[in-house]
Amino acid sequence: MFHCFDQEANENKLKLYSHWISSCSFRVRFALNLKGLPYDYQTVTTFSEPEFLKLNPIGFVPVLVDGQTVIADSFAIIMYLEHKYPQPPLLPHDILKRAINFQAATIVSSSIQPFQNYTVVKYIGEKVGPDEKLPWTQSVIGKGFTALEKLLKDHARRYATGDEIFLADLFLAPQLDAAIKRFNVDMKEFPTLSRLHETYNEIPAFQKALPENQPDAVH
Ligand SMILES: N[C@@H](CCC(=O)N[C@@H](CS)C(=O)NCC(=O)O)C(=O)O
Repeated sequence: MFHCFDQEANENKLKLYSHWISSCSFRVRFALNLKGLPYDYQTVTTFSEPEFLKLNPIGFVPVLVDGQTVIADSFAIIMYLEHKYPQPPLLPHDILKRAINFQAATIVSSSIQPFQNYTVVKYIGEKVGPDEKLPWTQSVIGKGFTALEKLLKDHARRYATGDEIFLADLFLAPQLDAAIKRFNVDMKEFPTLSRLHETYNEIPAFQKALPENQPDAVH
């Protein structure tokens, strides 16, 4: 079932199929806000509903609809937005910095989030035991954060790879928010990441994208 949360919904406006607590949706909300792009928020409550599967056959959020164009997967959506709306840029010119951005984003999107996704954790709870869900999640996040801390400690300044917000930040910020607020990950081994988390919390585009500030948030 979908719910549209914009009174001024119109055909030309971008539509984002999202779920408040989804970190993958959060990345895209952050990108849309940074680029100053208004969008209609479409809440997805039933991921296996046939109408939603027509948009994204794998049944995951986020999905972006731009007129007749439908794009699923946060990475693809963010790159689409970057090409269509290049300002402010989400990738640096410097090719090393660009590679570090892709590496950090991919650690989050391929080596952390898939292992802590709802379906996986539910399966662990059912097949291994409910008490194993949180330690599992903390351990996959900890492994990824260990790699990210090492990767970014020499590149980070105000943001993950310098003084501007780039792709790495878009992926890192929601992952940090979930790790700290939802999964109670011990951050003492990750001083660079902890500092970045503090910085992200000061950014209006990030605050607006936070799970608790979405129309479908459950408090
Ligand atoms: N690589 C995809 C992953 C999408 C994904 O796993 N989305 C999660 C929320 S963050 C989801 O829809 N989970 C629903 C489920 O597991 O049934 C992306 O970055 O968009």
